[in-house]
Amino acid sequence: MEYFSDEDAEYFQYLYDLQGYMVIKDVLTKQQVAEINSLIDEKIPPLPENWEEVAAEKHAYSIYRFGMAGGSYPSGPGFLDWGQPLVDLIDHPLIMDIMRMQLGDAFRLDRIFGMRMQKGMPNGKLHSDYGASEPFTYAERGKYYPQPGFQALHGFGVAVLNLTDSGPDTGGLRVIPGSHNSHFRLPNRIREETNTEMVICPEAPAGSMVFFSEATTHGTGAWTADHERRSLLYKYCASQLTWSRTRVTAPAGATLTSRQQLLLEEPAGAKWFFPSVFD
Ligand SMILES: O=C(O)CCC(=O)C(=O)O
Repeated sequence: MEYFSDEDAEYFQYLYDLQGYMVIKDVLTKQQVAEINSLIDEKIPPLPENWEEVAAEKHAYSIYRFGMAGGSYPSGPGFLDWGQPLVDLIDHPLIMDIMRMQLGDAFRLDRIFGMRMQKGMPNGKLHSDYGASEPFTYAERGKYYPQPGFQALHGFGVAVLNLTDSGPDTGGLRVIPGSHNSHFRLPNRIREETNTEMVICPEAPAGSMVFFSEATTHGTGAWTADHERRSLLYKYCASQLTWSRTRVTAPAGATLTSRQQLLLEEPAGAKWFFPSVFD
């Protein structure tokens, strides 16, 4: 382990496996947070003046996100292009420890984006990308769903770096703890927000990192605070997994360590074609 002692690692591994998400506070110093925020301030595009109409018409995430690359967005460096501190976070020792717990020794950075929210921005839909509730699920409502062996389940994990405070009093990332292990499809009354007692918005002050498995049901909670929400999402997967044909690429002129380069490599089978990130 690079960040945790062995004893801490045992504890946090248990917690992450149990809950499907976890918050680690005080990871970035106030200076780091201020430096990254000022790099973002210089680059972040202004919100459209009519963002309320845009949010009502389209998926709200179209106004929340910035600096996207990979996944549903084009190949490119995304926000990594905005400064070396953002590049250096891709292999932050804490992220490496937690992704190793979830993904094994060979994994890669599949996609990135930032989230910013202003007071009054609405909820995003609760969803999970794997398991009984994934978008193309074969799971029948109310029936136990044994995960077919050909589907991925826990191979996709997210590190959310909080650059402003978020939590139950502000909104921001929401999760259903333990839902990554559910064998039942998300009931409509939760998806449609009629019953949400089991949905939490974890307390995550600026400088903390929140980790979650994409199998955990998650979403965005409406923003109610006067300050802006700012989070950076770095999304990692087991090296052999892939979805879209787009990638996160190294910014021109950036200095990358060999491990950072490896994290941006094309998908390939763990250990056979894609070496351990820890060698
Ligand atoms: O951080 C958030 O608000 C949630 C992001 C999200 O929904 C996702 O990563 O799919």
